[in-house]
Amino acid sequence: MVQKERQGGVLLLTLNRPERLNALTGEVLEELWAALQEANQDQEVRAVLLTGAGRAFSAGQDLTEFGEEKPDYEAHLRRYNRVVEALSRLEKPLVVAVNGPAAGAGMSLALWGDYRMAADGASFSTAFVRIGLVPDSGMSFLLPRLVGLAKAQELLLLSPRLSAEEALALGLVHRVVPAEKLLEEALAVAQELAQGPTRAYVLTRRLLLESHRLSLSEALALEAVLQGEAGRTSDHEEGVRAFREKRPPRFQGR
Ligand code: LHQ
Repeated sequence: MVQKERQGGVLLLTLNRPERLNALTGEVLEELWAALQEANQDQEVRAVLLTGAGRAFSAGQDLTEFGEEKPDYEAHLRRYNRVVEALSRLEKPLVVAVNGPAAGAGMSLALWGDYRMAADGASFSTAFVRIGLVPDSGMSFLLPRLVGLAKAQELLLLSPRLSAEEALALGLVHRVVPAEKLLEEALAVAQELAQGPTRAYVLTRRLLLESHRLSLSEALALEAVLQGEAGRTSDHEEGVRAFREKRPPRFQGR
């Protein structure tokens, strides 16, 4: 259900339930979480690329998973939250390639990419209110940070279906490419990141995510601590050496 494939230093993860528009079930979330742990543990993996199989990225929670029984969403969300925590603390940069509709928690997952690319035919809908629910999987945290409070209110209350171009204009994605080029282009970005200073990327994500809850003094203090850490990496040493020698750096992800 989550297909894993290595392409050089990139771990390509594909949500793979195309017959259900890659709708998310407890099982899919388990597999995704496990794949993210693997990515963290494997030193050879220097970037992760997440996409969907078939015509959709992900339709969010599989609305047929619970049948007629009254679901305990609070309990179910623990599975989502574990994945979201894993994405937010992933020790490798994450590229997301949105190949088709991304709705509800499917859209939330997409937004956790450090770099987000969409196919020209992709679409984004928050979807939650349409079925009487509130945003989850980190959507309430990320969306206002990405698009501002006013736009987040609109997207969450009215749940319009945004085209890829509209998502680009709002900053939900960084680039839109023709559908047939999506994987190739997203892989190229992931490969570029896979050759980069991995710790610096991950610490940069942390600074950006933390920035909103910190005062200026706290942000400065955290920058100093994390710069201290980045400054102790051999990638930093190599970066400076390469600069002095006027050659491209050969980062090792350490
Ligand atoms: C689906 C789904 C789906 C099952 C389409 N499930 N079958 C987390 C945990 C705890 C609490 C609950 O909430 C959450 C977070 C969430 O994610 S809540 C939001 C759940 N997702 C949605 O409400 C999205 C519902 N789907 C849609 O809005 C559309 O289907 C999208 C925009 C994804 C795609 O639209 P179309 O391309 O026009 O396709 P379609 O609507 O015709 O769907 C195709 C088939 O897929 C259809 O089945 P059928 O048997 O008629 O061919 C849909 O019923 C099925 N499908 N989403 N989430």
